[in-house]
Amino acid sequence: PEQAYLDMLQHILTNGQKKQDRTGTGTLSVFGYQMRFDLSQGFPLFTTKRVPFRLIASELLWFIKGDTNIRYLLQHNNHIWDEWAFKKWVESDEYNGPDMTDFGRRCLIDNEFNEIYQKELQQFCERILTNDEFAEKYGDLGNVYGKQWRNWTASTGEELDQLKDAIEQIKNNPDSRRIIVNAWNPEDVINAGGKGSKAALPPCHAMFQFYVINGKLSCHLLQRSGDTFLGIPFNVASYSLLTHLIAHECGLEVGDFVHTISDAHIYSNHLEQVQEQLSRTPKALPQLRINNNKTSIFDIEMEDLTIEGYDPHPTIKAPVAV
Ligand code: THF
Repeated sequence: PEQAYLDMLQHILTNGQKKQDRTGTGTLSVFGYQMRFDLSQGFPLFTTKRVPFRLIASELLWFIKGDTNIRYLLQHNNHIWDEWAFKKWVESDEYNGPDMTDFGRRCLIDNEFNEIYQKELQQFCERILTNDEFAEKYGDLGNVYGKQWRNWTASTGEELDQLKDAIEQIKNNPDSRRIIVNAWNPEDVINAGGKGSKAALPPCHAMFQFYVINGKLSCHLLQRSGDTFLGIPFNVASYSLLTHLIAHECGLEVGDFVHTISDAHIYSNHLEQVQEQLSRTPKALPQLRINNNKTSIFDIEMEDLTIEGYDPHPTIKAPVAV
């Protein structure tokens, strides 16, 4: 199953077009790509580089809780969303530290700046963890995944719990072709990331749908944009974990995770890392274990999840584009 991912990387290297992007990094990009992972063949936590399961699981539990504040992530030593909250802070009127304009790009090319930036970012995280008022104001990413999955605000003011509804549908109406959770809220996406916007970033994994056949639960994710080296291994493991958790609650086996990516790209500063990864031979995939004493996905905590038999090739570091 991991081969499907490696094939995609190779496909982008061979067929990708040079394309500029929002972050100014530059990418190789293709439009429209689909992968399929049979979850009964092992848990798709890739082995050709180490993929940090604890970060993926704590991020997913954060979405499932409906939380949008990075404080929960920091409490779990998870720093994958720091930059997006930090951006809001340094662009606010209250910030009066060193100039952080364009920090994502500058920290990669200017060592001196990078030191100042790392210090500033660390202080920011410290403050989110220890200062409730500050955390409430600057730790929140706005109307991102957790909000849209669990408390989508309808035009009537009513709050919709799409995730809970989807699980109810899987249990009571499994043949339905409408078991969908949609994170793409056009109203919140307008000017996302800009000043006074409702969301720090428009959702990349925009919509997902479930399908039940022969007692097996499958999931299809539609992703508008995919950072194939850094983000996609996270997204594949995350939605596979979600599918397992829901199957566990509903008494179903796991079927396929199908992943469709619209703009599938490799950032120009990830090319060497991709070559390194492609030179490696995949190993056997690990197994996921979920605590059998819990059923509802809304009760699952980090200690209820374990990965067994994971023996990956070493980590490959790469800078994240903000
Ligand atoms: N922006 C970009 N440019 N790429 C993304 O993958 C991405 N995300 C989320 C939001 N914006 C994005 C954030 N998810 C890492 C992984 C996932 C992220 C962000 C960062 C990352 O750096 N992973 C490292 C390990 C990090 C660590 O150990 O702290 C890795 O090697 O995998 C996609 O949803």
